[in-house]
Amino acid sequence: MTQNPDTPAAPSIEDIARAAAAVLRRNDAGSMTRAAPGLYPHMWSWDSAFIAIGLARFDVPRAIRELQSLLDAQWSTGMIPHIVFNPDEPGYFPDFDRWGTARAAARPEGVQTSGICQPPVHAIALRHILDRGRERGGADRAAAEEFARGSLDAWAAWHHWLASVRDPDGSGLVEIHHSWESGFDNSPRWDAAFARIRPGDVPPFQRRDTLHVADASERPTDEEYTRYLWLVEQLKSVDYDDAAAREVVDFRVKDVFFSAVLAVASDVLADLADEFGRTDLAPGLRDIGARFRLGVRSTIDPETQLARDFDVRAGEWIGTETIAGFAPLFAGASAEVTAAQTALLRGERWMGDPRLRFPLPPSTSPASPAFRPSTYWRGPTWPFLTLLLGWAVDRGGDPDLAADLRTASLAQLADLAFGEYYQPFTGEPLGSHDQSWTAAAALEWAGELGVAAG
Ligand code: 2M8
Repeated sequence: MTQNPDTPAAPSIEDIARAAAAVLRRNDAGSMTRAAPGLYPHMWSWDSAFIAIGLARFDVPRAIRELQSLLDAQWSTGMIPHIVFNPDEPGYFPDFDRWGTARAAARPEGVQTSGICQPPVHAIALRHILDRGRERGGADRAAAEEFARGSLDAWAAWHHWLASVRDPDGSGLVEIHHSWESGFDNSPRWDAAFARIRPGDVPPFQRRDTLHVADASERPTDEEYTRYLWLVEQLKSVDYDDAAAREVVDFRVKDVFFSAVLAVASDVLADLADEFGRTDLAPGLRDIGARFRLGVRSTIDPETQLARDFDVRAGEWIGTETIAGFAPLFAGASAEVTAAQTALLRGERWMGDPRLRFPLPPSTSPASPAFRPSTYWRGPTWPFLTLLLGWAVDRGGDPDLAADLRTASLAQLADLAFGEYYQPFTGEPLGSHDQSWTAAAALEWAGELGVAAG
């Protein structure tokens, strides 16, 4: 077929990689990368791990710097906070003052952070940095090895904090105290838990997030925000003390996706510990991996084959059909569970839905009554999450599925908008454009195909 001279050629993978690297350079604030230029002008914990994966494709020292900045904000308990504020950037709400972590005993001096955490994907980023550094050799190799060796204790402390403080009864499931900890802020997974919350006094607030999207209905509602801020007030009332927080907070959920990330990231960290001769660290991390993998498995609904969250306050399972239900595929699972979940993922309720613009798993199944195609975590496709899924299934022995996810995602990202999330039926980029972790995912996929950012 000849190309119509009036139709511009679709961007090549080289073009996508070049544009993605430019996004990360533009969002670079020196030692941290803005999660997005306007909507999220600070450093977010799990975003920064994906950003580091993308940066490592063209600048290993800068990727190291990104993770080091996050570690500089680690609390003395081991917790890695979900936001590290850039004091030079106004314009995000809730800001450092509203979080009220100034009096939190465990927050490091001189660093402004929130008081909650996000999924522990960081060891996976560390693995990628090390691999890229070794491929490039020379100073990059030396720097990556030095960073990996030198930071192992800090990452291990983070995993041990989660495994002890957030799973005191040894269930193999991580308890979260805010939906912002899940990263899936307004997912229908959390609807019933939020519906039960009766917010007390929440100081007046002015949202900023809705100013940065084309259509405010894509974002969480004011009712949801009031509850988000109520939970912040509750956590603030005990100065973010770990034991007291559990007693006062209205949102207590065992998050199966978070737990799956902890399982697989602990395996990755244990391998790194072994490589660097840290026989004191590796077995404890392997135990965490095994315990949380079992925990994830224990939640599978035999009827739907999906993993579930557990609402501790209500004593109820949460079985909403969201991508978190594939937690076993993220964590690594037995051949039997993997086969059942893969069939489901490729089937009509997920990637095989003929209405999809690209065959990629949306955040909520289009077959679910909870599905909303344009609303944030209620239905859109999130490229960074597709990247994580592809990495996990490849690790689990399914390179074909990983390749299918990559091919469809690169086609999705050929619009060069680097949307925060995508409408699954139309492919329209939504939320912020030039979202850093979307650009990072593009760089990683391009790099896997041997295409460098240049
Ligand atoms: C979103 O969350 C923040 C609050 O943490 C927000 O809406 O203001 C989520 O998508 C979260 O997973 C992500 O890390 C963050 C930054 O991209 O934005």
